[in-house]
Amino acid sequence: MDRRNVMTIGAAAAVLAMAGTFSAPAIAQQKLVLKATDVHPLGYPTVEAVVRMGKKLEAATNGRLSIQMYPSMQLGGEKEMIEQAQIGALAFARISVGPMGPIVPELNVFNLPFMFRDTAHMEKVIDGPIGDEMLKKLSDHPKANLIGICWMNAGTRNVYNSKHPVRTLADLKGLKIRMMGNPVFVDSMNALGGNGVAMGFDQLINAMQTGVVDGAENNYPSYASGQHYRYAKHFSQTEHLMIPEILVFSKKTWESLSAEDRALITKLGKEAQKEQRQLWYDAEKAAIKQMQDNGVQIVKIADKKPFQEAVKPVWDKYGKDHAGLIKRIQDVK
Ligand code: BDP
Repeated sequence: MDRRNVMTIGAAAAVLAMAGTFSAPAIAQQKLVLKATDVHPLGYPTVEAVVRMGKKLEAATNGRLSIQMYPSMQLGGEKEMIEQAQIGALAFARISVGPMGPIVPELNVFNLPFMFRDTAHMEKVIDGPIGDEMLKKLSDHPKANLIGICWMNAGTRNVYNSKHPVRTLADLKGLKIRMMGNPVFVDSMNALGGNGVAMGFDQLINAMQTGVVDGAENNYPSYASGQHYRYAKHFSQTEHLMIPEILVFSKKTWESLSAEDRALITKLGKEAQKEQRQLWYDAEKAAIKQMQDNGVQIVKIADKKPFQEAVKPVWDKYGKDHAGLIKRIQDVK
């Protein structure tokens, strides 16, 4: 080996050493701001849980990773949020399972009316093996292009309208009720005797104001924080749906992350699931108070049996391919 070659090898080694010392950590240090969005405003439990998650992420990575939250439908309604996450225009979207049903069929089981016996049952399902399995089903789905990070509570959904109190199925007759964009919900409302109208959450206030719909259905915090009582003050505890929510992550962005960063986000997601739950209970209480302060009549449904009977055809139509999963959910005690 002549001297020139030795020098060349030496120089190459020096370059490699420099690359090892400076360039690789420089790449690792590159800051990444992960965009997140939610239909709800700052302070709402789902939003707050993700904001807190962002602070933890920032602390754990010395500021390398952070979350920037765009609340209050700043990036559009849920449909737009899902589409943006799918193409990687944003990283996190906190969405209801509602609009995911048509994409991942198994998830539609959570969208069946009166699926869960009560909150404890729903929580046990999402916290347990079925919950993990459903997140995996979403993450593995070839067309969803999303990673399921964690679940969040969203209480029960209840019908509200501007016309009159709903106490029985007969009271729903002729009422135009906005439902989330998924045929299972329109079919459910129609089975209950009302007229289900599918539209985005972002169009709801306008639709109530102009009388395109007489009302909608949602949980207490959504109704109160959106001040829906200004347009529909008859609120009935139909509790016909109990749909958990999911924090999803863009698969495109996920694939660009290191295994460590993925593991960190997964871990913080599990913590967010727990934290959001307490925030949720507090928000439900505050929402009921806000409703009472604003003169909302919260109507109790004395007999829910007829409501449960009425949606049987919806179960036959949407549940028939998932009998095994439905049975496993029902067997969770
Ligand atoms: C709220 C959910 C939100 C949905 C909204 C709706 O938190 O994700 O977009 O209902 O009715 O409860 O569309």
